[in-house]
Amino acid sequence: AKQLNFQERALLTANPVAKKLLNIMTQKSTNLIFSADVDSLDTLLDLASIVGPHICAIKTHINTFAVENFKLDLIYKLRNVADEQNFLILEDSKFADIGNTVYKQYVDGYHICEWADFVTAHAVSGPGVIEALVKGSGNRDRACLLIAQMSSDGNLVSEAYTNGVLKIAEDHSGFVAGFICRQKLSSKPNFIHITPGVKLAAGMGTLGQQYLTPDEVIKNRQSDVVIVGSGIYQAEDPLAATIAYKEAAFAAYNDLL
Ligand code: UP6
Repeated sequence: AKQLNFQERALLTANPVAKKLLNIMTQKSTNLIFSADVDSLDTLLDLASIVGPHICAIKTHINTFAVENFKLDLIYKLRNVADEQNFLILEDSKFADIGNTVYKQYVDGYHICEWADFVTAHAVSGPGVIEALVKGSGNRDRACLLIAQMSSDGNLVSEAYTNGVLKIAEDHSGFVAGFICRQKLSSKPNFIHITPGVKLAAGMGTLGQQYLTPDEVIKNRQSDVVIVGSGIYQAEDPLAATIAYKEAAFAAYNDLL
């Protein structure tokens, strides 16, 4: 069956970040997000400059950097690289608390609302988490991805829970750009499906992580975007690995059109 392409879907989405992401994927021919789970912001910046031309977004975990030599100004340098090289910043905060706490985590803590285009959130506490992110975003172009499914072995997400997340997303479709998921969940063209737990060789990773191939994720499960972390930053040649993942994921997307 013929699917709408990213460019056509960009016209059907009201969220500015979803629109930007769909347009970047079209312009740069990449549906790859690099999960930069490295030890320092310096290393992250170096890698971002190298792989930047081949990714549509970089994913960060800002609270994983050791506080002893942490400098938040480096994340603003990443912001500049992202703007220069035309990719977005996804902060994988996985917010899960009540609205008031999430507001402080988003606005105060690491000033995430200032530098991240979009963030991830669990919907387990209900729609208040989205309302907090909307309030914290002010008039900036921002969005969130709701975690509808997880890649880790033994996770507690049920089908009923996933359906509940979809319902919350539909009720807040102005701010929810899509889902972190294992497969396509919604036929609404505005929602972008984004899948972590991806490696060129499928199988079990460390500490319960489960990997699928880009082909399986995009072609068979009809997700839109793959997130790759260790497959890139642990590779002998991260640039070559980035290009390999980009080409595999984009070829799979093209096969569906
Ligand atoms: N992530 C998952 N699975 C999920 C949600 N998020 O792996 O269900 C995140 C992890 C990590 C990245 O927190 O940052 O995606 C995957 O990295 P990897 O490719 O090195 O396994």
